[in-house]
Amino acid sequence: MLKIRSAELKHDDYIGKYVSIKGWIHRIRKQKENTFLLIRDDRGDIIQCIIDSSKTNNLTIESSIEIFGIVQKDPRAPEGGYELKANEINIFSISKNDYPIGEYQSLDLLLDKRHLAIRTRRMTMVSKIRSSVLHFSRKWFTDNDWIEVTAPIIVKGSVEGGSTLFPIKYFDENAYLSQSAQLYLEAMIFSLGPVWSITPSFRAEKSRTVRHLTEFLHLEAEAPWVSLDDLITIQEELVSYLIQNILKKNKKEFDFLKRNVSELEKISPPFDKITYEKAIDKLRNEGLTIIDRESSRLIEYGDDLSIESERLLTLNSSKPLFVIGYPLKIKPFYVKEEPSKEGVGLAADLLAPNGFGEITSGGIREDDLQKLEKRMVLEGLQKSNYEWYLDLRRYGSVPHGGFGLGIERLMRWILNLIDIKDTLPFPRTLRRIYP
Ligand code: AMO
Repeated sequence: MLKIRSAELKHDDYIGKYVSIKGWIHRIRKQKENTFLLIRDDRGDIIQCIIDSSKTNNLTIESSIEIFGIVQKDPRAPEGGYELKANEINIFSISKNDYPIGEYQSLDLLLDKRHLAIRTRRMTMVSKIRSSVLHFSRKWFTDNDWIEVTAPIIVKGSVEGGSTLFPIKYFDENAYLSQSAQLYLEAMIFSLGPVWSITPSFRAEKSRTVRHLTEFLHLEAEAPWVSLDDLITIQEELVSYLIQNILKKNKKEFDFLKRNVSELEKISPPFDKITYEKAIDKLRNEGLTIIDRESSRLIEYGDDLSIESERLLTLNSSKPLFVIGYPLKIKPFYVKEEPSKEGVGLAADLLAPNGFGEITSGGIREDDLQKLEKRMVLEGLQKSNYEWYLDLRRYGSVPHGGFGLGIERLMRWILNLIDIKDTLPFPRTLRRIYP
């Protein structure tokens, strides 16, 4: 007897074979003589099983079972026209009769009961795509000769500004959860060349938005002797490669989620580009106002690009857009100044199309010790926490740069999801650290 999964047995080769499937009862429809069970296996695939009703008396939704039977073809069977004519059931556990997840729930309940809601087929599909994002990220970097590294999560200082730091008690010292591995990757390029990592980053984001998590998965890359153009090309190639390979591998999942992928199929280098300065002009022409000290005014040069600005810049476009050359004063201390343009940083953010907003941020790092020290003073950073980082500029400093990509931000775009919480099994936000 063959023990297999549902997806595998949906094949003419199995017709007439006696097999067993392990899984959970997804749906039950009892008739007088026969009961129709939809069994969901451990990969979320469904197979219809028909069994004599006398054998299903105590079965409930989500009971875990092994079911034995002969594979047969019937065009009426859901999900592919194959079913199991079953004759025996082994029960692992009878589920309590009040399983809280059904067809219609409030979003809050689905988050409160996330440990169960992740069994929904929708979440299974999303998680499979997430697995592919991670798989193909690793494959792209490995195939292109980048070395994978890891950086510590417990750190002494901020990378992306103090306002989003999560303080932790670390014996008698103050420490924080890492906002970005960047500074540590910068240290590693001196002995490993181009490096990359994928680690959780933490941000104490106090606002509730559909694109901010307090813990997100951060793919980061750093390399010596690269220009801003090189970094842009690397990101164009990486993002296009990820999308094209995921679309191929996860066709079934995209179909299930009813994601129209025709625009994603066209994602390929080069992406669109606009300078920060031109982006501001464009937003001013569109009349974008921002609230400033309780009065509103037109957006102007020097303002950060808000969620609304990013949305407007790509709303009617199906290509990702790089915004290049932000003013230094709205970028962190490590961004290098463009030699020919005072006050302008060698930095670029990548915005996803159709208003999805920023998915990567990166640029060239300040490699001059004095300039870096000055910027740290301006940002009010405590130098003693960064002496190790400044050593990188004292001992053989080199021009270098890198970028960070938010895995959930990328997924939110490619899955066309409104809320970033739907891209991962256990989201962490301002109001949610349970389950
Ligand atoms: P930044 O802070 O822009 O830059 O972060 C890089 C990318 O990480 C993602 N991201 C987030 N995703 C979900 N929830 C959040 N709260 C969140 N914050 C950021 C975004 C963003 O583009 N060290 C620099 C990058 C660099 O220059 O290398 C950094 O961390 O996709």
